[in-house]
Amino acid sequence: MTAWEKALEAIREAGDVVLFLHRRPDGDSVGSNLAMALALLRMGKAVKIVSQDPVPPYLQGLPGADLIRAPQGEPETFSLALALDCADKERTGMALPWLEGAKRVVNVDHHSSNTLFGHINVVDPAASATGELVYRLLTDLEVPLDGAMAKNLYVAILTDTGSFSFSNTTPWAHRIAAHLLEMGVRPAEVAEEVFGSRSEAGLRLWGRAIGRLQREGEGRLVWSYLSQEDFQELGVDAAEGEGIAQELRRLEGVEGAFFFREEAPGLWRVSLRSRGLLNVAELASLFGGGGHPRAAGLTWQGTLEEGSRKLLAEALRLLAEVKS
Ligand SMILES: [Mn+2]
Repeated sequence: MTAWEKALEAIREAGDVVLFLHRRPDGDSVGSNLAMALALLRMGKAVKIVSQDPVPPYLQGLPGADLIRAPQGEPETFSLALALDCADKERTGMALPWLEGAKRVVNVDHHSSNTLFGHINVVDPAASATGELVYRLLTDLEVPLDGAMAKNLYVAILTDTGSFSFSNTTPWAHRIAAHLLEMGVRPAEVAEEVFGSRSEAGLRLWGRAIGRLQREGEGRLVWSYLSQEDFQELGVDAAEGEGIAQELRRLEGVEGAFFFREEAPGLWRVSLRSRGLLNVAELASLFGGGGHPRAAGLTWQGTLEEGSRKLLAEALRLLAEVKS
C-alpha cells in the first residue's frame, strides 16, 4: 500500500479527527484545514481544529472558520491527528500535545523540508499548495465538494501561488482552480475579500519599511527592516509585515531583496527574495537558514548593522560568482 492509500484508509477509519493550523496561519493553512474539516463533518466524523494563533482578519470570513479553537485546557485524545501544511510538528505550536496524544498521525504537506513526523507521511513538493493535496484526497475519498469546501480550497491555492504568479503555479493548480470555479467560486469576490482591504496601521507599517529601504551593489540588492518599536507604536502584529520582502523584490533592477523583522530584542527574522540570479536558499544556508532558491529565510541574532552588512557582503560575493 502506498502512503497515499494508507492516508486515505486512516481518514476513512477514524471516527474523530483533530486538525491544526500552523503558527501564524496563512491562506493555505486555513483553507486546507477548513475544507478538510467540512468534508470530515460531511463524512459523519467528530472534528476539531486547534490553532495557537488567531486566524488573521482577511481569512476570518472563510466558511467554517468558527470551527477553529485555541488549544486550551487538557489536550483531548483523538483517534487521528491530521496535520496539513506543517513542515514539522513544532509548527503546531501550543497545539503540539494534541498531535502527540493522538493514536495515529497523518502528515500531509508540500514543503520539501518536511521532517516526516507522522505515522503516515504524504509529502509532495510538486504540489502548489497543501490545498491541492486536500483536493486530491477529497476526490479519492469521494466526498461531494460543496461551495464552502471549494472556496476554502481556492483560497489555499490562490494565496500559496501568489495569485497564480509564483514558480509553483502548475497546470494542475490551474485545472483544480478551474474545477473550483465550476463549483461556484467567484474569483473577483474572493480576491476582494482576501486582498481587498487592509488596516491603516498595516499600510503605515509598510510605509515605514519602504521609506527606509537601502540599495547596495549598484542597486542590485535592496534591504529594509522593521523593529519591535515599529510594530508596538503602530499597534500591529507581525503578520502585517508579511509580503514586504516580495514587494522590495519588485523594485526595478533588483536581483535580491532582504527584509529584517525584529522578533525579540536583537533577534531578527530575515526574509530573502530573489529574481532568479541570486540563490537565496544558498545564501540563507550560510547563516543557518534555508528555503527555496527564490524565497528563503534565516534568523539573525545580533545587531541589525552587523547582520545587514554580513548578509549583503555574502550576497554580493554570490552574485559575482554567477557573473563569472
Ligand atoms: Mn502551503
